[in-house]
Amino acid sequence: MKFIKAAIIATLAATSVPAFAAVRTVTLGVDNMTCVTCVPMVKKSLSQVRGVKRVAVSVEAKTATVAYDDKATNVAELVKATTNAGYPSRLKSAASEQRRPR
Ligand SMILES: [Cu+2]
Repeated sequence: MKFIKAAIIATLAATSVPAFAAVRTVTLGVDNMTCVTCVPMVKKSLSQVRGVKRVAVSVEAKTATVAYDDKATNVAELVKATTNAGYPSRLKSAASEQRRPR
């Protein structure tokens, strides 16, 4: 019985998600940003995505840098959010990854 118990615990440990979330920072290339009033529009669309922590938008670089919890959302969702707001985007670079201490 001891062996079976150990096997169950091992299975649970292997299938459960990690006890910490990773915050990822990505830069999206954003289309259709032509003036400064586009910035809050893009920023708002990204901020409304669940799990998004920070958004920085540059109209000059035509980019949006987004920090998000990778357990709550993903790049596809971010791209969808700006695209739905009228600003199609794509992943430009994945800058860094930070893990919160347990
Ligand atoms: Cu504009």
